Amino acid sequence: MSTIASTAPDIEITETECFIDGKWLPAVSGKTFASINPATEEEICQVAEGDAEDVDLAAKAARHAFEQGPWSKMDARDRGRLMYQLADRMESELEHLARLETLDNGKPFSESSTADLPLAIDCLRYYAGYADKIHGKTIPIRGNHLCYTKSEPVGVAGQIIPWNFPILMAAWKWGPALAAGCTIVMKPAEQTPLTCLRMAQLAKEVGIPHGVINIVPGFGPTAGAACVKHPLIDKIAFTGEHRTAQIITRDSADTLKRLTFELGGKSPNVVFADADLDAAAHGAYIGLFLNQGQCCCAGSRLFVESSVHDEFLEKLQALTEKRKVGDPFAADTQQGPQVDQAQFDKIMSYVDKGRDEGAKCITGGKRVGDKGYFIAPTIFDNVKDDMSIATDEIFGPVLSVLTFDDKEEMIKRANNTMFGLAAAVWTRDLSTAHDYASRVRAGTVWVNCYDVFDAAAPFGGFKMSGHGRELGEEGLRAYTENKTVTIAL
Ligand code: TXE
Repeated sequence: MSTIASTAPDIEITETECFIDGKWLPAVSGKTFASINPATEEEICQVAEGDAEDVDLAAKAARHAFEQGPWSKMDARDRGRLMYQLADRMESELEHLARLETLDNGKPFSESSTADLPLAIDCLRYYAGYADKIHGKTIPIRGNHLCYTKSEPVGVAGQIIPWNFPILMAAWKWGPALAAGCTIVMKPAEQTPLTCLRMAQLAKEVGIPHGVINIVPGFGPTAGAACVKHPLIDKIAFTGEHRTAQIITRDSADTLKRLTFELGGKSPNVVFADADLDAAAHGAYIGLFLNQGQCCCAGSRLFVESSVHDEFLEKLQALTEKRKVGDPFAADTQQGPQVDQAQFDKIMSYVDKGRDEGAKCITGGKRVGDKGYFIAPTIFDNVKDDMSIATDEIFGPVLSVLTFDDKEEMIKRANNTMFGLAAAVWTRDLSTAHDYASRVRAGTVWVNCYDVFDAAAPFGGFKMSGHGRELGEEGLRAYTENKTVTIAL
């Protein structure tokens, strides 16, 4: 097997330190860690390895900015204007940010430039417009009183994000926090710190006041845990694995932080025999393979009605076998490498388990090339509900196909998971679609589509897939505290 040559262009990397109170600082310990290009397994650069002391400086800066800095006194509409300016700066630097994202994460440049960046910019604009529209209510209570509520910012938000959509996750977290008037201590994923650091510099250049956004790159059990435990941080917004969320829940007990979690999934994507099978095959293909399969909402349990199984699988397999895996900077690449060695090893171990447990690998199931974390798009057929490839989040390009005959039984099976992030259904029958949408236990349901996202539409999970929602008005409420004021008249 040959090496996949990466044509990564020369990309200037200017931000590699901690960003605290508007300044770029090395970690207090002086330590650094390598950010790796997953397409070549080579080091891109060294990045400051923040730890508890850096988080402490960041939390103090964020607290000061929240309580005494210009941010706390600024008119809400002017906060919104600064957010629009940040979005504009990101748009004028879109190509550079997208290249940096592709270099650090491995996702195809054709996607980072047309999906991740535009969605991140759109999210900031959506919330910029919200900054001066966060209203309370007047409430007719008993007696001669005036009672009203105010929506106040929750305070300092600790934000811990993963590596699968680095810049988009930063925007999903900054947007509502800034609109609400919070200040931020962010810990980006250790695999992909670079675009978030660049965004911080752009925020500084457009005039977002010092201390409002602070970034501490580093590792989860050190820098991440220090955010979770810090008494000056009011809230943690976390996206990542459910096991990490359990640790965060325990670690935050002493300070009783507000917590919002966006976690993993094992989302059921259901194809009925009456569906437009070409559209459904494309939806199943995108719904799983998008972003190298590294999507929390991936449709990783594909339920196909038995009567159309063979016809449907033929279409799906044909699409999958055409998928172009390779250099993420090449214009025709559809799938880049997995993010790192650990994810690569985890996915390959599930491929082995799938075979051992008796599922039939009809395509893929192997590494591509001998350098970089590339995996061939993989489909397992004849999957049974209790196989580990049907129960566990694989977080890679591995699709499990299950069949069903009876709708009632299928809905039970679809819900038979600890997760509840997303679900989809493909059918021409409106009643079937509505019935499934109302009975499936998931935070998002797509009907005859998959992976349709919008900054205005809330996203988050039932059950072990999370707490609270991101995006939309719900996403904003996660950054506000309600205050009730009662005045004797
Ligand atoms: O996640 P972690 P990992 C799932 C996916 C993947 C698995 C493991 O199945 O294979 O999780 O990925 C920080 N206190 N998802 O190990 O550890 C960490 O530094 C505070 C689904 O990368 O949850 C990083 O910034 N923070 C998911 C972030 O948490 C801690 C996206 C996520 O890392 C911490 C990513 C600690 N003790 C993975 N430990 C999704 N929902 O989209 C780690 N972190």
